[in-house]
Amino acid sequence: MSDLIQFTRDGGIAIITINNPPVNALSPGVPEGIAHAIAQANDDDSVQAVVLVGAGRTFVSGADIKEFAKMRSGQASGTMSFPDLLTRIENSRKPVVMAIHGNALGGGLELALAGHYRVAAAAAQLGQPEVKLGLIPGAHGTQRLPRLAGVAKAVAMCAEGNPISAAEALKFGVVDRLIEGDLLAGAVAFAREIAGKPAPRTRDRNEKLGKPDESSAIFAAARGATRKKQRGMMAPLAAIDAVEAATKLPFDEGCQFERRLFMDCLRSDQSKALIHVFFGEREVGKIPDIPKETPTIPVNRAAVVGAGTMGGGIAMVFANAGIAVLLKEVDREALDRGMANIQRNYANSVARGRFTQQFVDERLKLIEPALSYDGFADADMVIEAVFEGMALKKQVFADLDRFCRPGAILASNTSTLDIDEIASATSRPEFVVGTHFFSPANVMRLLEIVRGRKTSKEVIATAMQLSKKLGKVGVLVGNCRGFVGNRMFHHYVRESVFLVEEGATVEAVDNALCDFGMAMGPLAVGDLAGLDVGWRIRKEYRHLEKPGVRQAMAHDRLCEMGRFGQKTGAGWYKYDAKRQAVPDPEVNTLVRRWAAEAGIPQREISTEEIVDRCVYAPINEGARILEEGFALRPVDIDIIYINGYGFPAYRGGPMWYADSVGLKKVYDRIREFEAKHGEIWQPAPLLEHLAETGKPFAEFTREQGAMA
Ligand code: 3H9
Repeated sequence: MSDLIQFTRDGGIAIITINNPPVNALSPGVPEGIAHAIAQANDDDSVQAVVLVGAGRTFVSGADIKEFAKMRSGQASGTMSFPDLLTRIENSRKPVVMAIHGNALGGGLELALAGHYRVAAAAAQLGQPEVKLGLIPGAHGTQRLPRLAGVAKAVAMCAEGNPISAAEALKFGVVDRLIEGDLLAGAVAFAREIAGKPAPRTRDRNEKLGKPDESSAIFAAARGATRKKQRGMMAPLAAIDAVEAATKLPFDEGCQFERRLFMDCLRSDQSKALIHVFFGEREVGKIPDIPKETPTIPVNRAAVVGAGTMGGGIAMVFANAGIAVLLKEVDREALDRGMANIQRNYANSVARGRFTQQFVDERLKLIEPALSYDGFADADMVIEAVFEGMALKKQVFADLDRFCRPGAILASNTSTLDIDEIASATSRPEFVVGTHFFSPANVMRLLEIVRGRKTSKEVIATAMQLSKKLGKVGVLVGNCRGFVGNRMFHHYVRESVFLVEEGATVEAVDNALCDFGMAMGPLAVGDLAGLDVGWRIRKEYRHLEKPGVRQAMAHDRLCEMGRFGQKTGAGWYKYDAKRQAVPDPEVNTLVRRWAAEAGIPQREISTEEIVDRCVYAPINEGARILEEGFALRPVDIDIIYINGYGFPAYRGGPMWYADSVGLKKVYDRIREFEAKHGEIWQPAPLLEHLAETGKPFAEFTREQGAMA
C-alpha cells in the first residue's frame, strides 16, 4: 500500500484512509491506492464492510487540478482512470461507507456518491464546484447526483458550483446520516449496522429522476438563470446538458455523454483561464521577501476614521469577521448618517436572505460609533477612510500617531495618494500601510495592500493574513499613483470616453464591453461610482497633464452640468426612482456638439475597435506597472482586475488575456492606435520586448523593481 492510502481494520470493518495533504486531492497514486485497498477488502472473507475516510482536515477536495494540463494533452500520470475506480467501488461486494468531514468537492463528492452509503460530520461541505474552473463534473457526478438529490438540486449544484452543508445534504438524500462526535467511530458503527444487508448502488436508484418531460421546466429555468448570472460562461450550460442526459439516457451512456462534455470543457480557453485564476488567487498571497513564518500582529480590535460610504462599508467588513470596530466621524449628523447607512445595508442583506436577523444584530453590536479618538488607544489597527485629499489625510495620521498605541497598524484607504507622504505625518512609518478597499467595501473581494518605502514586513504579513480573515483577496502593490488597479482603470475609462467623443454612442461602448464579459460597461460604472469622484481627482492632478496631449473631456462636461451619475438621477444615462438606467439621447447629442467644438472628427466605430482600445489600453499600462515593479507578477494584475474591476474571470485577467491573444498581435494593434492617436498609445517597453522575442507575460520574471 502506498503512503497515500492506509488500510487498517476495526474488527470486521476495513478502514481505508486517504492521506494526501493538504486537501487529499486525487493525485496520481490515490485512485490506484484506493482500488488496491477495495480489492484487498473484497478478497478478505473476514471483512464485512468498508469505511473510506480522509486523513487530516478534510475528506477529498477533488481531482488534482495541477494534473489537468497533462490530461489535456493525453499524458495523465496515473495508471488508473478515476471513473473506473468509481465503478469498482460501486461494484464492491463489501458495502462501502464514505465518511465525510471538511470538504467533499468535485471528484471528492463523486467518490462519495459511488459509495453505497454516506455519513458526514455536521460541519462538512459537499459540492460540485467544477464550473468555477470552467469544467463540469467529469466522473459521473452529473449522473449520480440527480439520482440521490433529485434533478432540481443536482442542476443547481452542478451549474452554480456552490457547496451545500451536511444538514442540507441529509435533507436531499445525498447523505444518509450525520455523525455527532468522532466521525470515524460513528462511521464504523454505521458500517456494522448495514453490513450483510443488500447494498444499494447509486446508479440503480432511478426513482428521483422522474420522467424526462417532467424536468424540462427545471432545465429551461436553469439555462435562463445561467445565461444571466454566469453570462458568457460555457461550463454551466454544459453541466445542465449533462444532468439532463441523466434523465434521458441509461447510466453508462449518460456517463459517456458527460465525459465528452468534460473533455470539451477541459480543452477550452475558459477552463485554462479559470484554473490560472484559481492558482493565481493563492499565488498572490506569496510575497518573495516575506516568508510564511514572518510574525504577524494580532488584530482583535479595529477602528475606522470616517463613516462615509467607504468607512461604513469597511466597518461592516470587520464586524462581519467578528472583529469589534470603532467608527469615528467629526460630527453627530455625519455619524448618524453613517450608522443609518450601515443599518440599511444590513437590512437589505436580511431581506435578500444573505444574513439572518440574529447575525446582523450581533454584527451591529460590534460597531461602536464615536465622535472622538477616545478608545483608539485599544485598537490594534486603524483604517483611515476620510475624504481623498493629502492635507486632510496627513492631519488624520498625525492625530492617529498621538492617540494610537505603539505597535498599532495605521492604514489608509487612499485609492490614489502617496502612502509614503501620508506616513511622513507619523513617527512610525514602518507601521503605516495602504489598505485600498473597493466600493461597496462589504461586497467587493479585492483588497490592494500598498507597500510604503518603510512599511515593515510584519505589517505587510499581517495585512495579507487579515485580508483572508475579512473574506478578501489581498494583493500587494507598490506605491505609485493609482497603485495597480486605478492606474490601469484610468486608461480604460479614458478610452471609453474618447470613443464616445469620436462618434460611438454611450450604449454602443457599454454593450461592447458587456459582451466581452465585463460585469458592467465603463460608462455605467462611472455613473455608479459617481462621475464627480474622477472629476475631483482629475482637477487635483491637472497640473501634471502634459501640454498638447489629448484629455477626455465629456465626463467632466457632464459633471459641470451637475450630472454626477446615479446619485443625481443623471450622468451618462438617466435613472428612474429605482436607479434603473435609461439611455439618454440628449447625452449623445451633447457629446456630438462638444466634439464639434473641440474639432474631433466623427466616424463609425466598430465593436472590435471599442473592445481593443478599452482592453489594450490598460494592458499596455499593466506592462509598465510590471516592468517598474509596482506589481509582483502578471497574475497579481489579473487578480486585481478580476476582483476589483469586473474583468471576466473566464478570460483569466488582462495579462493572461493578452497572452492568449498573442503579445505580437496586441503590440501591432497598439502600434496602429499610436499611429492614429499619438503618444498615449506608445507601447510599454516590456510589451515591445516580449512581442519582439515571442514571449508571453507569463514568462516574465523580475530581477529588480519598486518592491524588490
Ligand atoms: C474535479 O474534481 C474534477 C472532477 O469532476 C473529476 C474529473 C475526472 N488540486 O485553497 P487553499 C491546493 S475539479 C490541487 O489555500 P483552503 C491549493 O492550491 C476540482 N491542489 O486552502 C493550495 O496550495 P498552496 C474540484 C489543490 O483551506 C493548498 O491546496 N475541486 C486543490 O483555503 C491549500 O488550498 C475544487 O474545485 C486541488 N483540487 O481551501 C476544490 N485544492 O498551499 C478546489 C486545493 O501551494 N479547492 N489545492 O497554495 C478549494 O476550493 C479549496 O482549496 C478548499 C480549501 C476549499 C478545498
